[in-house]
Parts: sequence; structure tokens; C-alpha cells
Amino acid sequence: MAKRTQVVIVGAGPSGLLLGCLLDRAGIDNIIVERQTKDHVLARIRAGILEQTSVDLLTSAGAGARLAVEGIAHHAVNIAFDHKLVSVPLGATTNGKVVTAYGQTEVTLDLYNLRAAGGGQTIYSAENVEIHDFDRDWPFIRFVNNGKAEEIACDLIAGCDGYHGVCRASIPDNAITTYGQVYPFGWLGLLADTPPVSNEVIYANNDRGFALCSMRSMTRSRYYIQCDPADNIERWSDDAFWDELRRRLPPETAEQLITGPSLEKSIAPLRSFVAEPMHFGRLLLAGDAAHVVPPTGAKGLNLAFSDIYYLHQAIARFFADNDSAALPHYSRQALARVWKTERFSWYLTNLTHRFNGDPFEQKMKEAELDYITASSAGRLMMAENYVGLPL
Ligand code: RFL
Ligand code: PHB
Repeated sequence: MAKRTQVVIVGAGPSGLLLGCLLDRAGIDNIIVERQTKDHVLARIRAGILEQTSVDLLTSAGAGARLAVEGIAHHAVNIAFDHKLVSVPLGATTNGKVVTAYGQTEVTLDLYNLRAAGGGQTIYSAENVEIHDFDRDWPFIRFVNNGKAEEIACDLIAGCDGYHGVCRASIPDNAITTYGQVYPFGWLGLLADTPPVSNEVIYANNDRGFALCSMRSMTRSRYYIQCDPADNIERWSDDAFWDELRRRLPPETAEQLITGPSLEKSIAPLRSFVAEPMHFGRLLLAGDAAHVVPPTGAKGLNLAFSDIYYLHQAIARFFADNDSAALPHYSRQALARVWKTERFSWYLTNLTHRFNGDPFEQKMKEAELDYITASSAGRLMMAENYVGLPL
């Protein structure tokens, strides 16, 4: 007989793992099915900045202990235009809310350990995952594991399988509308065991292209530079990266930069993308499976977590009250926050990158920067979006 559970979660990235942990806590039976190996998932290097709501959610799920010790609070965000560096304070205008530097790699490990400790089931290396009958009341999934075909029947399927996953792609075209754009550049990222050049993130708009200074700890830095999305990573030696980064930072920052061998280097494309609705029958989409933001502003992981906050509540209502209206309600509630966060990520990408070298556009961006720093309304707009809009 086929296995059965209440919720099948497709994908063991941060969305899938957090949902699994929250459902475990609520006593709702679930199985996570992941295409990659556990080692692959735990080694991925991506996001680095958590909103206060993400910190609170991880803490309430029981995955906040190491984060409370190792996370580094940032009380400002910095923006540089060529030689000028300005700082927008966080906290004072945002009811004390700030952001915390803590890597996605660590978040994923903490969630993995929490789930393992609670005995939750995660099936790694699941090949050819297919989802079926999610437009009826008896969905099920099929996959191959260790060469064996398997099937799991369930009440709900949570599509937490990222932008390239199978869940969104399985929804009929006429039931879903997608919106988005691909930016004409990528980010080349480098991770190194060197002290970060700044205590808080710097977004730099420079005539040679955008640059970003971030961190994973006081001894591990994360830097990015804007590049051609089709660029070949082999073309970038560590020295070439450091030289280019230095040229894009204000001189007094560049002088402080401490360089070292890279632990990782990779190129990521930038896109904005939203699929709506995030619900179809018994299938619910969350995180990158439903929407992608460009990384400027550090919103992707945080947005995935706010989806999961709404989704775990909707799933609890669905089972407790036999309330199928909770499923479309989830989509409406999540999308309201998704669109506002898409707007901010798109806005900050436009503000800090040069698209076509048009001098008028650059003047508009300089005026915008002046507004953000000189006006209290401007500072508040930047700060409240950067720390994350309320749930
Ligand atoms: P993920 O992390 O892509 O996980 C999806 C999981 O699903 C699995 N999967 C499948 N499993 C089974 N069957 C299939 N057919 C499957 N297809 C896929 C995948 O193997 C994977 O394990 O999505 P999730 O969980 O929704 O999490 C989203 C975040 O990972 C993403 O939004 C962030 O990383 C974005 N992001 C940032 N977000 C922030 O909040 N703050 C940041 O500072 C930040 N920086 C970044 C970023 C993303 C970046 N890249 C690489 C695009 C910096 C970069 C460079
Ligand atoms: C990161 O630390 O990886 C990071 C920080 C801020 C961003 C994007 C990425 O906007």
C-alpha cells in the first residue's frame, strides 16, 4: 500500500524545512521530498541578511538558539555613490526593528538539525518527482528513490521547490499568471575568510558598475560585483575580483579592504518574478517557487519565510476546521506582502545599478539618494522596507 501523510512538502530548502518544522510543532503529519542530496542542500551559499520577522519566526519554530548567539545585528544600511557614502539608520524609526547578518547556510543547517531531532521524515535524492490529482481531494506524488518507484498519498502538497521546481510547472497555464523581468546583468559573488570592510552592508552605485559589501561573521566576508550574466567565472581570478571591487568603492572604504583567497565564487542572474495565485486546488506554492526578487535588499529568503508564516496558519485552519477557504486566503494574504517586497527589491536594484549609462537617469538616482538621506520621510521609507514590512 502507498505511504500516506497529511502534507507532502516538495523541496528541503529553507521554505520546505521551516514549513516542516512548524507543521511538526502543530502536530500535522508531513514528509519532505528533496531532489538533491543532503550534503548539496547544506553546502549552498546564498542569502546573508535576516529581517526581524524571520528571526522571530525561526525562534518560535525552535531554530533560533545559535542565531541568537552568532547573528550580528545591523543598525544601519549604507549606500555609496562614487565617492560619497551615506548611512540610513535602522531601529530608531522602525520601532527598534533592525536586520541580522546570519547566513542562509547556517539557517538551513539549524532547520535541518531541528527537524532531525524531532524525527521528521525528509527523503533526499528523490528523482523525477511528479505531483498528481492536486485539482481533486486526493493528491499524491510519485518519485524514484534508490532506484525504486515510490508513491505518497496526502491531503495537501506544498510546493517549496524553488524557481526551477516541478510544482509551479505542473499547474495548467490557464490557471496561473506570471509577471516579471530579467535584468541585463548578474552578480559575481565571492566569499572569503577575511574581516568585513564595514560593520554594516554597503550598496555601491559606481560608474564601473554596482558593488556590495556584506558579511557572514566578523571573520568571514561576502562581496558582490555587477557583471555580465553570461560572463565566465573562470575569467575571474581572485586578484581580478578584488581589484575591480576596490575600484567600485569610495576610496576611504577601498583602502580598508582586506583581501584573501576565495572560499567560493559564483555568478547569479537577477530577475523579478511573481506567479499568481499561489494556490491551485490542493497545491500551495511558497518561496522561490512562487516568486523571485533580485538580491538587492536581501529579501528572497525573508519573503519565503513570510509565505511560510501565512501558509502554516492556513494549513492548520484547513485541518482543524475543515476550512478549504483557508487555501485561497493564504494566496491573497501572501501576495499582498510579495508585491510590496517585489517593489522594494526592484526599486533598490534600479537605484544602485547603472543600466545604460544615461546621465539623466543617474542624476535622478542621485536626487533620490539625497531624498532618502536628507528627508525624514525618505529615511523612513528606506528603513521600514529594509528591516521588513510587518506580517
Ligand atoms: P530554494 O532555496 O531554491 O529551495 C528549493 C529546494 O527545492 C529543491 N527542488 C526539488 N525538490 C524535489 N523535486 C524537484 N523537482 C525539485 N526542484 C527543486 C531544490 O533542490 C531546493 O533544495 O527555495 P526556497 O526554500 O523557497 O528559498 C528561497 C531562498 O533560497 C532565496 O530566496 C534566497 O537565497 C535569495 N537570496 C537572498 N535572500 C535574502 O533574503 N537575503 C539575502 O541576502 C539573499 N541573498 C539570494 C541572495 C539569492 C542569491 N542567488 C544565488 C540567487 C544572494 C544570492 C547571490
Ligand atoms: C549577502 O550577504 O549575501 C547579501 C546581503 C545583502 C544583499 C544581498 C546579499 O542585498
